[in-house]
This record gives sequence, C-alpha cells and structure tokens, in this order.
Amino acid sequence: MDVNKLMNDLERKHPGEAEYLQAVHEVLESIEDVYNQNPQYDAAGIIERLIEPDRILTFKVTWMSDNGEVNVNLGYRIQFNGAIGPYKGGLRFHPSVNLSILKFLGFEQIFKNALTTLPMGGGKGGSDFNPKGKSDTEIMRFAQAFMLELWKIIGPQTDVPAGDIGVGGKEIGFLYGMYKKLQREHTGVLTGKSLNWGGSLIRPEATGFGNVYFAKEMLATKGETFKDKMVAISGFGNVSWGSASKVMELGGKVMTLSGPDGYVHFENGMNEEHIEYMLELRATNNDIISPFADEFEKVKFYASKRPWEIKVDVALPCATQNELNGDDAKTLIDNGVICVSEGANMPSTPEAIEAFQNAKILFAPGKASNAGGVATSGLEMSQNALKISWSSEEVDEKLHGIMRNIHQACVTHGTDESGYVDYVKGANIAGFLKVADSMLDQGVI
Ligand code: NDP
Ligand code: 2IT
Repeated sequence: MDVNKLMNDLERKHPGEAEYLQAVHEVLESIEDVYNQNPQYDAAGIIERLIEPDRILTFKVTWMSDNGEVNVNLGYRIQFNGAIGPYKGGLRFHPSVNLSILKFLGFEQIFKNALTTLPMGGGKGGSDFNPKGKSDTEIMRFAQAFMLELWKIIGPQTDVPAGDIGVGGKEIGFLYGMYKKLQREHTGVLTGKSLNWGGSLIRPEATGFGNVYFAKEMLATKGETFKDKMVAISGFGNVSWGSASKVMELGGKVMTLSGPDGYVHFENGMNEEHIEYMLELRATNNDIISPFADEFEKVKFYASKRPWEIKVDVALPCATQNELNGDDAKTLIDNGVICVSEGANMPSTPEAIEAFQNAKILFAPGKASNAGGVATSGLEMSQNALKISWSSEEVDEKLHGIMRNIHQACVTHGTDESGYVDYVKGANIAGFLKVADSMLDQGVI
C-alpha cells in the first residue's frame, strides 16, 4: 500500500472533502504495516474497495413550515460497506451536514461496528435540516418527508439507521411512523426506538455509558479509577448526558459542559439537579447552554471559549468533529490530564492526537470508545429479531462486556515495544482485519 498515492487519488476524486480525507488518512497510516505484511489484501484490492462507499443516495426533502413557507433541504444515505452485516449507522440533522462529513462518519462506522463484534456493516446519513428553533410539528413534517425517500433503500436485513446529532427519540418516532405506513410492516428497521414499540432499555444512555466504561478500562491499566477525578465534558447532547451521569455514578466530578454559545464551569462539580436541568434545556429544541449560569450558583458561563482550559484529570469530548485542536491538547497536557476518551466522532484534530500520544497519555479514538451506542443498537436489533425485551441489567452487562472486549482488542493490536498502547492504531487494525478478511471470503464484488 502506498499511502500518499492512495490519498492523492482519493483527493482527486473527492476534492475538498476534508473530513473524509482526514478519517481515511488516519486509518491508512495505522494499517499500512499490517496491510503490506499480508499480500492477499493487496491482491484483492481490499483498500481501494474499502475507502469508497458502496453507494450514496442523495435526495431532495420538501416540507412546509407552520406558517406555510415551503422549505427544501438535502437528504443523504451512504451505504459504505456491508461485508459483515446490514449497513448500520446514524442519521445526523444539522445545518453543517454535507457529503464529506457523512462519508467520514460512514467510513469510521465500518471499523467501529466491526469492533463491537456484532454483525453490522457501516453506513451513515442525514440532512442539512436544522432542528433548532423548529416546532415539533415542523420536525414531524420534515422527518416524514425525509422518510418518503429513504424508505425504499432501508430494511432490517439491508440498512438500519439510528440517531446522531439532531436525531433523538422524538425524530426516530416520526421517521418510524412514516416507514411503517409506507412499508405496511412493523419491523426493526430503525434503532433508538421508544420502549413501547420495540426499543431497548439503556440505548439512550449507551454511548455515554460505553465511553466511560472504556475510559475506566484505560484508567485501570494505570491502577487508576474515576473516584474523585475531575472530568471535562464538551457538548450537552445525548452522549454528554450519558457520559456525565456515569462519571458521577463512579465517583468522578464533572466540571464542564459546552454548547455552541460557550461552556459552563461547575465549580463544585455537577449534581443530580444539574443533570435534570440539562435534560430540560435539551428538550427546548434550542441548544444554548448559557441559561445554566442564570439558574444555578457556582456555575459560571464563558462565551466562545473551550472547556479544555479548566484543569482536569480526564477529558471527554462529546460534541462534534474537530472540536479539540493542538492548542487545546497542549493546554490539557500542561494542566496534567491523564486520559482523553472520545464520545463524539473524530473530535480531536490530528495535531491534538499527536500531542496526546507524544505525551504518552491514555487516548481513545471515538471509533473504539463511543462504540457502545451502536453496540446497543445491535442489541436492540437482536431483541427485535427474537421478539423479546431484555432488562436494563442484562443490556448494561452486555454493553459493559463489549466495551471491555474492544479495549482488549486495542491493547492487543496497539501496544508498542515500550508498552505504550496506541489505541488509535489498535482500533484501526482490529476493525480492519475483521472487515478485510470478510471481504476476502466473499470474493471480488
Ligand atoms: P446531540 O444532538 O444529542 O447533541 C450534540 C450537541 O453538541 C448539541 O447540543 C450541539 O449543539 C452541540 N454541539 C455541536 N457542535 C458543537 C460545538 N462545536 N461545540 C459545542 N457543542 C456543540 O448529539 P449526540 O450527543 O448524539 O452526538 C454528539 C457526538 O457523538 C457526535 O459526534 C455524534 O456523531 C457522536 N455519537 C453519537 C452517538 C449516538 O448514539 N447518539 C453514538 C456515537 C457517537 P448544536 O446543534 O447547536 O451545534
Ligand atoms: O456514530 C454512531 O455510532 C451513532 N450515531 C450510532 C449509530 C447507531 O446505529 O446506533
């Protein structure tokens, strides 16, 4: 494999798709040695086949605002790789959504899903629709119009979407309702469903819980735990909420949350009341975090700054891609951070990752540490197929076991001669081997 040539070719075919190229480059660098030591991969053109999506559906979504205004958005579904199971991955509704972002997410999803050990291929989709400030009826009309196009290419054995930024339980409900009406079938075609109609316990919490379980495993390799650790979290969505709740349960102190308007610093750490308020704020469809500081004493709001400047032991970036840069990494390292575990997808820039790894701190890439969300989606699919529901304890225990196994896979494939674990390399190699071997088994298709 020639990484530079592959990257040049890819850039020529997909000019300017910065996030997609960033995600592919990271994987190529990690797997280069393993790939070149196994000539059967090159003989079957595995890498050229893996870095291009199987197919992309792009469509127009037309819907009407409450005041009668007509709106046009773009919708997408990327079916990236189906070697180990039906395409699986979330839908993102955010104004920044474009093909580059969805391709990076779909590409990373392939390896993440392989790491879970469950039979799921990689996919992603979404729209540039902005749910912020929209009424529930507008969100419903948009979701219905989106599904009018999407339904033709999804199904429980072909492609199973779920949530991501801007798509939570409410949106999944509207999407599912329209799918069911069109398909005339009650089936496990989406995950993240409500409990009453096929959802799984623990799915809403799963990404954040899984992230903290993964960080717990990393800390244990250094004889450390979350007890009394100060933790910075970014974002205040689904993943931040699950991460914050689990950190508190394990005795850690959550010092920050952030939103697009800035971040809040909990001078005494978050408590249960703060968690309740976080849920209230999220339910307003109006993502700003500053009201926290008006509502509580000892909570300070800082506009346009990053949560990474607060002195902490552990950092959990849980908002969005490239939200933590090289300077932020340096600040965290100078302040003595020992562990960074990504709840979001690709939140650390390549410069930040390099800084963390040079400083030999524990660093987990999202495709390993946030895999608990899609893993629990896989468990939801299993429950749907079996037509049963597992208890929270059963699901949580399975999730915990999956995160422990992913951690072990990273250690197995990522430990260097000095004993330092490069979790990025470990995750990329472990995920790649499973997918590449499956592609080899299935011939050139
Ligand atoms: P949510 O929509 O629940 O929350 C995302 C939150 O982060 C929103 O409040 C959003 O605000 C905010 N946000 C976006 N950009 C920034 C930014 N630059 N700085 C601070 N806050 C920001 O999404 P999720 O919690 O589901 O997703 C968060 C991340 O986790 C994403 O990277 C997603 O891909 C990843 N992830 C999600 C999984 C899931 O199961 N939901 C599974 C695995 C990973 P705004 O919209 O106003 O920008
Ligand atoms: O990035 C992700 O793993 C998700 N948004 C969850 C995908 C899923 O299918 O549950």
